[in-house]
Amino acid sequence: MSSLLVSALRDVVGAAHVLVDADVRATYETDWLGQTHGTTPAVVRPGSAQEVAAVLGVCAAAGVAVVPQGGNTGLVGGSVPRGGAVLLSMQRCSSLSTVDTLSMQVTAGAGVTIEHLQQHARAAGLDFAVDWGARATATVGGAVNTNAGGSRVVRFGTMRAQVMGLQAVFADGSIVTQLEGLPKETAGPHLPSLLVGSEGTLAVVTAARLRLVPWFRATAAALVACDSLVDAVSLLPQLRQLPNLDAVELLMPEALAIACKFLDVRPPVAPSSAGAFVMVDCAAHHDPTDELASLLANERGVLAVGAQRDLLYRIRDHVTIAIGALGVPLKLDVAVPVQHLDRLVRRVTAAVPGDARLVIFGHLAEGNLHVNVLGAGEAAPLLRERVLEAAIELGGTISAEHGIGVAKADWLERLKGPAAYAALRAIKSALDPTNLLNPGVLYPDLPTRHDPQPRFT
Ligand code: 2HG
Ligand code: ZN
Repeated sequence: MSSLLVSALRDVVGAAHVLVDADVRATYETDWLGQTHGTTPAVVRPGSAQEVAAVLGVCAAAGVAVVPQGGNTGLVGGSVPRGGAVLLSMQRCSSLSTVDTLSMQVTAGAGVTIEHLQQHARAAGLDFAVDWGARATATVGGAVNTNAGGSRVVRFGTMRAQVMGLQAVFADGSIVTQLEGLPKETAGPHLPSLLVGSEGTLAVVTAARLRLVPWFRATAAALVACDSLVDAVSLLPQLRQLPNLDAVELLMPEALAIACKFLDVRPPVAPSSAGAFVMVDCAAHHDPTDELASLLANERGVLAVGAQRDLLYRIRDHVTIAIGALGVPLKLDVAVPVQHLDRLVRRVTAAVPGDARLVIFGHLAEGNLHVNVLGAGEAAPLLRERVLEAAIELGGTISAEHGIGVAKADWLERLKGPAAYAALRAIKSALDPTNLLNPGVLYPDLPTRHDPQPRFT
């Protein structure tokens, strides 16, 4: 990287926050599971929206693209730098406002981790609803950009439903601050909603005004052993009757076995004893154990409260890491209307080569499957094609909560159809005409005027 560019970036954020050392850069250049690798000439760590705006100005003038990154727990390569782009690490934008108990909202910087946000909300007697295994590292900015989901979507919706407002910096350096958090506002289209799920391609999100929910301290969970996936799906109508239903997760036997083995714990139910497992969780202000127990009275499985429930969550939260410990899997995050889940799994299973290992888990209530295949080898591209094709043909999506990133960018037009894709591309071109922000993500056919190598010499 040219010394002129480095010194211009240092002038903006301070020398300590422009990291050029190869060892330090390396941790930002590969995602946490080692799926995507890239290179960046420099990691820049801005501490405010104004600094982000100034960094974008410097990079635009130098002809260098910018890739924003939060906790680097992405699963589709969307925040891994490509082709010499500057890596904009948002971790220093980590301020947290006092919890507003009147509106049940809080303002969080993009770099605040989900776990820290949850702890902050709980200290005020409230909670942040979006939750998943990578909570200790994943950040608010990443969650906004991917419209993250996780295990509590059945009750509280995805990230989009939590975002009351955003602060963001557009490619031209203009800063939009809409952090008032008005629950009712119909003054034209809602810019924050447009940015949720835009994967850093439309603007750099620097802060979010977020909805909080009651903190339900009384919990009870169950691991239900079903004969088949069809039986698991058919449990849903009765589970939805539970007034305090908080999560309905799916663990296929292989996922349960792998996570238990990784954690070195005895599976709560023998994985081989069922065709599919449903993990149900209830959370309330009063003990929900009896209502859960009576609803599941005729089912096989275990009821888990206290430490046993914690163990169920530990197992569920470790599936990704446990698979990662066995190799780098082909990973696809698809969703279909729940009634088609079984058809999807049959098509996926038929496409997996005999010597590969298929691990499926996910979020049952949303028909969201995490398809992980270890050892797919040369069959991986065809398998990927088959799985994504099946999801679309069954009326579903190729990304339920991980995003499109670079991993599925060549599929976005096919998923959306030409008219919707053209509209989205037009919005991108209007807001970021030179494709400065995260080129290659979502719109692979959009040229970037920013060279892989800086022109600032
Ligand atoms: C989860 O639900 C995450 O735990 C990760 O979305 C999914 O590893 C995966 O495929
Ligand atoms: Zn998930």
